[in-house]
Amino acid sequence: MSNHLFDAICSELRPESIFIETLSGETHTYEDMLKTSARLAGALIRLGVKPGDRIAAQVEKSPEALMLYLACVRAGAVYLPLNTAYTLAELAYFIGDAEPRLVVCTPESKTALLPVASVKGAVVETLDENGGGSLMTLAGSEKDHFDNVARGADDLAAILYTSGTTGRSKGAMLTHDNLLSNAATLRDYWRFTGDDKLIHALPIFHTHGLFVASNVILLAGASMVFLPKFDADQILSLMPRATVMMGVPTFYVRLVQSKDLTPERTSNMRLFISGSAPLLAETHRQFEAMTGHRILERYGMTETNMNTSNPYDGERVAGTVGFPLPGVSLRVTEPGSDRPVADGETGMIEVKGPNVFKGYWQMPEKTAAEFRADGYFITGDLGMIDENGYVHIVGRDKDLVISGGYNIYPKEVESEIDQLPGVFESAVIGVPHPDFGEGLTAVIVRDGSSALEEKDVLNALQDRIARYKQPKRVLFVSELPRNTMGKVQKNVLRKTYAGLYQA
Ligand code: MCA
Ligand code: AMP
Repeated sequence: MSNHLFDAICSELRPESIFIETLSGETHTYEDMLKTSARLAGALIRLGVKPGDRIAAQVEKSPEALMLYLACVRAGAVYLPLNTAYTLAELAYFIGDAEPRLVVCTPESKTALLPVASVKGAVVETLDENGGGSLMTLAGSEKDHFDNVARGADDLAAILYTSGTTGRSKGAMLTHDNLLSNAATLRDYWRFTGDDKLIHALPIFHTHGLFVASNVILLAGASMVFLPKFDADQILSLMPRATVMMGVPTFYVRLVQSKDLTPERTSNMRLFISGSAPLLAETHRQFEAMTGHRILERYGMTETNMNTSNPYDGERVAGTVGFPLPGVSLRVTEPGSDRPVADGETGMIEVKGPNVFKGYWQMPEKTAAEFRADGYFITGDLGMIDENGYVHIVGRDKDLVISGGYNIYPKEVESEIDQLPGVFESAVIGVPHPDFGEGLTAVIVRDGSSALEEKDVLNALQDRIARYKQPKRVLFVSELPRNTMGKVQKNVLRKTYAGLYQA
């Protein structure tokens, strides 16, 4: 039966080719991928998964974890990957909102997750980082052939949660064609072939590591080396036998600190791609000076997949995100209206195309509010198109901090801080950070005579929000700067603390 995304993956497939290698030297061919994902899909059906059911997974990075995503696609289910850093409190929200049929977690977190999952009637199975766990045991007794469940272009393949400016996370619904059309475009734009080997050091629970990296590799019939996390030395040692790397800017900031980053070391590499956050023009230049390679920067969002990219052959311009991808329409409008700005002026970036998501899970009003009547999605990013057609991202209209490629909505952190005894009010901002791009910083006004200190706030946040959302510094002030309307002036705070993390 026809399964829009998986059929396309199978069309380029050479069974004997290597799909994934791990650092321990373990290899998984495309034939292994077909068999393991078939067995897992069989196990899902046996667990009662029906087309359209959500399957939430908070698991460590492993080849089997990626096979689980593919098994969901084949079984007609909707994959819901969750950051491994999320706390139990955060998971409770996602499970409550998405109501998955099945939650897959690590063996260590099962006991804590069971009560949270059972409230919504979800089954809990485990998957460990070595490809073991109860789900793999179930899969072991399934056949290595599976009749894919029929799914069309517009059926959901995944839901990825993105935090909201009002604090409540929204589930972005991505269809089979959102994922397929974007990955096929990127494969062609970036010239991926079956001969490519990607260094994959990103997590596989967000768009970048899951869809941009893995789907492009699958559609090209290429291979990748899975690293559990970023490690500059491991990446440098892989470069002589790899061809491409995708990373967030922090990867490049860290790599240029190594004296082993040389033209010889990178001579087998054909492409370095950066995205998820702005790459400093200085890092771009430094990388080129050390290797001769010009990093190719691209721009995307969870809701839209990839929107723009610098060219493969043409000039890759530092500080820009290149051109709209084929099939993607991009315009820059006057804030609050759908009127395009004059050439070269700054405004709101809006996009439209097969890459753009179907809407937020069970939030029709929020979905409607973020689309124009003519179908353009309002990104919340401020940009400008220069005289050569290159898109520049010049800021954000949304109150968002991007730290090491992870998005953090200050409102969510402020809400947690404001509940702490001794806090009168707080403002959370991002200021330049040499490693993470932006360093999350909390500015707090104490309540009355409270003696609250930085360490008290950090301790209190430990179990409430994921580690990467916890402020790198907590500062205390007697009052927050406000404008005449009473709104906190975060721009003033950002200016005041601009040098906080600079050496
Ligand atoms: C780790 N920590 C962080 C971050 N990562 N804090 C703030 N921001 C972060 N991103 C914490 C750790 O828990 C640790 O705390 C301390 O900071 C230092 O950790 P370190 O070992 O240096 O970190 P790491 O494990 O090396 O991770 C840094 C990283 C990683 C490699 C930049 O965060 C990463 O892989 N980021 C990629 C995120 C990503 O894939 N984004 C794509 C989203 P402690 O010492 O106290 O324990 S998709 C997207 O944005 C769109 C669609 C797009 O366009 O791609
Ligand atoms: P997320 O929705 O978590 O995937 O994050 C998407 C956001 O990351 C976008 O709306 C941008 O603000 C930002 N982003 C992604 N790629 C880039 C880039 N190359 N330059 C600047 N910002 C980027």
